[in-house]
Amino acid sequence: MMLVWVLVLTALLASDVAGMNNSLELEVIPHHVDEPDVAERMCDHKWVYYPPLKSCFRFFCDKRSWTNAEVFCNNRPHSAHLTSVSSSAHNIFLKKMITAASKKNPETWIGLNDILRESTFTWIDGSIYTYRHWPNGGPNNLGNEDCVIINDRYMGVWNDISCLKKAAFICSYRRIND
Ligand SMILES: [Ca+2]
Ligand SMILES: [Ca+2]
Repeated sequence: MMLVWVLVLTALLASDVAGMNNSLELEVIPHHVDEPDVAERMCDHKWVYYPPLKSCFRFFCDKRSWTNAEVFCNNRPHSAHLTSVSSSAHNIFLKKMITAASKKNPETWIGLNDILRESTFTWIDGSIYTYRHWPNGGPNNLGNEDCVIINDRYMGVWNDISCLKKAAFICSYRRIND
């Protein structure tokens, strides 16, 4: 009789454990379709996805000249460029990304420049230059300034400064499959 009880108890325990395992598996499965995994598929690690442009962006805090920053971006995966800025919402997105990454609002290179022809601004990634966020009186080319930073004294506002100055910068690349 004792032996029967032991067998029954063992069987009950085994079914309990099996039941627990099943419920654990059920709880684990939803995590595989969770947001972080989807976001990681959108961009490389540490790059931030911006859905309206289907592009990825990353802020780099080490200071470089404008040209060195662009070459640095080119050497990233996907042949990135210094970022262009296409709209007010995009400008705000970039400004927030800088603040989140640096905890400050440092002057940060974007891809806009008038290196080839004074006062004719172009984006280094080939985007069309339509949106702009200059302050009153800008760009002023003060002492020959041909490269553009975001976050002048006023957060998010642009300024043309000497391309040889060193600043933080933002690289971006468009997702190929989109
Ligand atoms: Ca200029
Ligand atoms: Ca200026």
